[in-house]
Amino acid sequence: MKLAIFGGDPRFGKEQPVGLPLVEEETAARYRTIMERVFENNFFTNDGPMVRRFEEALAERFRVAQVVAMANATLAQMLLMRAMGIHSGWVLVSANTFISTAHVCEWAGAKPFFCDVDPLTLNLDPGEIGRLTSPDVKAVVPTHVFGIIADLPAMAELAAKRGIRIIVDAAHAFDCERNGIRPGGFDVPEFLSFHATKFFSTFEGGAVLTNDAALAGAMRELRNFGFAGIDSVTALGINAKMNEASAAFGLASLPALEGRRERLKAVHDRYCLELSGLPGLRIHDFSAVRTNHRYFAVFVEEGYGTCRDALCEVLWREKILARRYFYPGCHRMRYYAEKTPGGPAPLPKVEAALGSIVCLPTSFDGVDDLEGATRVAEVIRVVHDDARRVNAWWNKEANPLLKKGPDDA
Ligand code: T4K
Repeated sequence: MKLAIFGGDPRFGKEQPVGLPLVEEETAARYRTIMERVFENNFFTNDGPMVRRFEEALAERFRVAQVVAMANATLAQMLLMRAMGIHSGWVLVSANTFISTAHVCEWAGAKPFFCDVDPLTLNLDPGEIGRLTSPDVKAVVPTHVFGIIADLPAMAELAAKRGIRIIVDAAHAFDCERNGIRPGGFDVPEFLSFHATKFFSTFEGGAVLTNDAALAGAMRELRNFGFAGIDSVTALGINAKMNEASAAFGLASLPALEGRRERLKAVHDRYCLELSGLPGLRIHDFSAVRTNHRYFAVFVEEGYGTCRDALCEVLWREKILARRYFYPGCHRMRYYAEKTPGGPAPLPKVEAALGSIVCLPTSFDGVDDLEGATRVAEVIRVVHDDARRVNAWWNKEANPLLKKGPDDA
């Protein structure tokens, strides 16, 4: 095949993003039916019947006592921090997470302290919990990156020694499990994201999972402006409610999830088959966990022949919108880098991973998913085989034209 950078036709007619919403025909049909009931009910938001049904369905699925549906994961984390009294001091977060995990700490009145990762899982390294010795460390917010469940038992032990609370960012981890632990299954509050790009979506949305009824009660009030009754406001709440249309889409999607996971797993397996053994290309290891397979990541390392950014640029020209999640790391995003005296502390493991990572699409628009994965893998192999010419193109034509900065993810 002739690469698009050398004048060939792009490998896809349409752009193929990593975050293409996952919607089966049956899901869309079920959604329309449920929405008819939403219109019949004339109840659109404010803890309506669909939201209640949705919360019950999730509580059963995750085997957790309390599920509180939210407008999105960002607000779920913010209100959890408020409900748990975390509004000052430091909060430990991985530098390898979506920026919201860090931002919420500041919105809550605390400061994020960026931690390095375990290079195998890309999750916050539990050993990092001891790195900041200040007594002002209030909490740690680990993220289950790409659905790989973080080592919560190790973190809980270390956090307990320091009197630090744990809140878990389970945004990626719907239906994921590791050593019998799934979101909500370890006794700390966790929050999920149901953003359009996720394995399970409610357009926008999120939820808190907890076995603590008092915490769940506080969250229900906080998501509704702090109302404790019709004329009674007892807390500084905000509007973080999930609406009925989102809950309806969640309910319509639940029956499709086993099939959805199987389809994504087949894509994962196809990528592994096509890419295994390619020199310098390491496939992120998901073997220790049950994931939902929404994310598939590879690392471009020595021996591949060209650099990660050149590969990404070639992929984009083929209409494959690969992403470098979560490059350059939260600590190097300009907002945080500029306010750190002397610049951000180097975090070698996270920087090595984010300097080489590429996330590939796991579902395709207008193309069969397995055929799509085969075509993406073919481009990656051709770039390796033709690395000398690709490098020449990258050095002379592409790289100088691309605006690069510390926060250009
Ligand atoms: N914690 C973690 C670990 C998270 O990953 C996230 C969200 C959160 C917390 C916060 O959750 P929420 O508050 O959002 O519930 C996207 C999402 O916007 C973001 O929600 C998500 N993480 C993150 C991993 O991915 P971007 O900046 O990559 O979005 P964007 O607009 O570039 O979309 C990605 C690709 O998907 C694009 O190529 C376009 C495509 N796309 C996107 C949407 C929304 C579609 O094809 N259709 C769509 O509807 O952040």
